[in-house]
Formats: sequence, C-alpha cells, structure tokens
Amino acid sequence: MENEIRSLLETASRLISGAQDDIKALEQVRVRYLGRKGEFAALFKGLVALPDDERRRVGKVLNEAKVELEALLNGAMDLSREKLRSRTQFFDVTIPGRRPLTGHLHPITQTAVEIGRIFSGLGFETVEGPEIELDYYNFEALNIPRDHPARDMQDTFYISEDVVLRTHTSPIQVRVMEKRRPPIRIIAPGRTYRCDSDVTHTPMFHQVEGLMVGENISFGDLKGILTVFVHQMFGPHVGLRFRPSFFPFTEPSAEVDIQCVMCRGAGCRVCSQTGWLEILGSGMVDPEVFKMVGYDPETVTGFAFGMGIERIAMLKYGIDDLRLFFENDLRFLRQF
Ligand code: 2NM
Repeated sequence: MENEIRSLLETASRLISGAQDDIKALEQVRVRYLGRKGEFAALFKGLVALPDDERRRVGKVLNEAKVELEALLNGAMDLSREKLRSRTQFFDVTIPGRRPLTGHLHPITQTAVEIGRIFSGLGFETVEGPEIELDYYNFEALNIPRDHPARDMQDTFYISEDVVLRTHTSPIQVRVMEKRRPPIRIIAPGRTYRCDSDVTHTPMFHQVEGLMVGENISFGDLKGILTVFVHQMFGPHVGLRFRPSFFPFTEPSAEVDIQCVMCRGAGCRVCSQTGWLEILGSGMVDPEVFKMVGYDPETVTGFAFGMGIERIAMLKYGIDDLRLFFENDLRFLRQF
C-alpha cells in the first residue's frame, strides 16, 4: 500500500507540473486526488481492512502524503494566480514616484527674510516690537501731531483712546532709541494695520523699517545703504532715483524709485508710462524725534527708511494683485 501511495503522489506531482499555470487543470487535479470521492479518500477507506499496527503506520504515511499534495497544489495555485495578475496588469517601474508634499515659507516671509539678510550684511540687527502699541510710540514720539491726517479714525484701528494697532513699525525704533545710546543700526520688520481695504490695500500688511544713528551719519550714507539694498534685491543694473518728499519724522525726506522691473524704464502699464516705480520712503531723522528719546540733535544724526513688504514682493516676483498674498490658494503659494 505504501508503494501505491508513493506512485499516486508522483503521478499527482507530474500532473501539477503539466498543468502549466492552468487554474482549471489544477482544480481538476485537486478533485481527482483530494475530493470526497477522490483517490486519497479511497485509500483512507482501504485502511479499515488492515490490522491495527499496520493501519496506524500506513495511516501516518497516507496523511503525510496528503498534506504534501495539498501544499504542492496550493503553491501551484498561488503561482498561477500571481502570473495571471502580472499578465493582465501592466506595472511601469519607470514612472517617477509621487513627490511628498513639503511646506515652505510664505512669499511675504521669504521677502522679509531676504531683506533682513541684505541689511544683516550691512551691519543691521533685526528687532521686533508689539503690534498693539501706545499712541505715544506710534504717533506722538514720531512727531505726528494730534491733528495730522495719519491719525484720523479712517486710517488707525483704535483699541482705546491711547492704544492702537501699530500703523507702521517705526514705534519699534523709538523704543530701541529710548533704551540704547548710538551707534544704532537696526531694521524692524513686522505686521502693521490700517483701516483701509480695497484692491490695493489690505487692513493688515507688512513693513520693514530701518534706522541708522550715530555721529556724522549723512544723507550720503542713506543713499549708499539704500543703493546697495536696491542692487542686491533687484539686481546690480537696476537704476534708482531719490525724489524729495515729506514725512513728519524725517527732514529732509526722500522717496526712492527704481526703474520699472517690467519695462526696464521704457514705460508701461505697471509704471503708468513713467518708467519708474516707488519702492520706499526715507529721510534724515527729524531733530524733534531725537529730542523725544533724549538724544542731543546737535551731536547725533541718522537716517531712517520704511518699505511695504508686499509691494517689494510684488515687484520682485512680478505679481499684479496684492490679494493673492492673503488668499492662501496653494496653486499660487506653491510657485514660490
Ligand atoms: C518711513 C519713511 C521715512 C522712519 C523714521 C523712523 C524713526 F523712528 F527713526 F523716526 N523710523 N522709520 C521712516 C522714515 C519711515 O517709512 C515710509
């Protein structure tokens, strides 16, 4: 009987190899050998005719042969199913992987960081201050009198009679001057607030202001520092000009224009055919401001400047709509 079992197993193995991944043929082999009326069932039935000890021995061999055949059949079935899958599903291993999404700084932050990097190279230190500010630091100490239009309810968010949301970052510089003595070289970046909202104004925007104070700081220093800044920010061949202006906290005051980044000075829609774009305000710190912080205007001079970060970012990246910075549409942000 053991010989019979061995030859049965051999025949079944040959049939499985011959089935060649044909699932139907394999199923037939299973029915023929392992089915309820199959070859193995018949052999198990035949065991009853054997004497006790012989039945135990042959029964064990028969069981092992059955387990072996089941394993053979299952392996062949798995393999043929896998081969069928790979034949019907094309898998292109050369397709690039999906790039994992990674975050990055907002373009306004990137611009602020770039401005900070340039001024850091010129010896300026970055300082910050409160967004909710005393009227005194935001206006009074900056020589902006009570009846000045910038103090109008229209422009300023008042928290109370003497507390406001800062309308510029100059109060940071007043606080620093109050605390330290010259020489001072600082830039003050941050959020600023004005009660103003239309296509070109948002109630919250960002500013960077700079201040350099010491002995014999001249308008020439102002021109030199701001020229280096413009050339590093917009390129060494971009022309700039200083145009007389007025601010309550500087005298004299000047606005800085750069050659239009769109038409390079030829005149276009962006620069209203002038070839120039205003990018910042500046001037020599007014003696009145020095007096407010306890400096002697006879021995101390300095210059200051301020710029809107959104405006700088728009010109640098060629963006024509301010509101894009605040909508947080990833299709826009992903481009930076
Ligand atoms: C500007 C234009 C000109 C400015 C002045 C001061 C301070 F505190 F020193 F007086 N900080 N920033 C200033 C001067 C700001 O923004 C357009």
